[in-house]
Amino acid sequence: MVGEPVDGVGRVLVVIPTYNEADNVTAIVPRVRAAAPAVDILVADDDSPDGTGTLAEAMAGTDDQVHVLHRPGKEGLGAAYLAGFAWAHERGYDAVVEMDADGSHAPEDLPALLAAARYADVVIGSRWAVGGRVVNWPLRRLLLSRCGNLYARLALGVPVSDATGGYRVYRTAALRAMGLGSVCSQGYSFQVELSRLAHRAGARIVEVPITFAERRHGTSKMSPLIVAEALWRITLWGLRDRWPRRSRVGHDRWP
Ligand SMILES: Nc1nc2c(ncn2[C@@H]2O[C@H](COP(=O)(O)OP(=O)(O)OP(=O)(O)O)[C@@H](O)[C@H]2O)c(=O)[nH]1
Ligand SMILES: [Mg+2]
Repeated sequence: MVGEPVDGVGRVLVVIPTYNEADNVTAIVPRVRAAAPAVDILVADDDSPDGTGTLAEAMAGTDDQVHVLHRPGKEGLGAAYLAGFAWAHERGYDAVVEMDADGSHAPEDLPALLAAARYADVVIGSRWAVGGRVVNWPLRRLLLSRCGNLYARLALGVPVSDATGGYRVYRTAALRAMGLGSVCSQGYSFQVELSRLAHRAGARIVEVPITFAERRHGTSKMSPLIVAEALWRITLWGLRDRWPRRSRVGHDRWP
């Protein structure tokens, strides 16, 4: 907790959730430190069997700006991020960044995202905004992402091009206003759920184009189950949003 405030944003914590990312964690942490020396890092590890947590701990031991949150077991991306957000809130950070460990989100893009956060509550690093790119994805993944985003936009009315993207900056004040107590997503529908809550809370959402690169090491945790979860949850939220009396958004206190 020794990072410097970022101009116009304040103290920033980058939360990196990890599960079996031993080949990636030792590369991503130094890249973040080099790209944005002012920010602190929290690796939120779900007791990875491959020793990711131990590797992260070794980095934390030699760098005061690197921290590790050891979680008892694999509970999904959503739970790891919520725990990381609570960690940031308890320590008075002004903003949190979501970033994958696998190198798909270039730490070198972080200064641009943080610059946009001066004038926004939520910044989404977007693959699908003008200027955004995806490198090395098979057609199947491209289609899944494009269709998923189209469906999310139509069902939920969230005015962003990349509601499923996971490279983001949230001001912690915005997270509090969003009522995260209702969040139930485990997999990547977490990103859609937070996009919806941000929009409904009236947050200023800005998209910054990014180049997203397919991971080169380790294995993806994406599965048919995660896709199915996103599909049925988006459908459910879409129905619920058309039935406002049942909506509980903003009333579920967090943290
Ligand atoms: N702590 C924790 N991290 C997770 C869990 N599942 C995934 N992650 C991490 O979340 C990030 C994104 O996961 P990926 O497997 O890359 O999923 P993805 O980016 O949607 O899929 P790909 O594009 O195929 O890589 C990575 O840093 C993972 O290690 C989990 O259950 N717990
Ligand atoms: Mg990935």
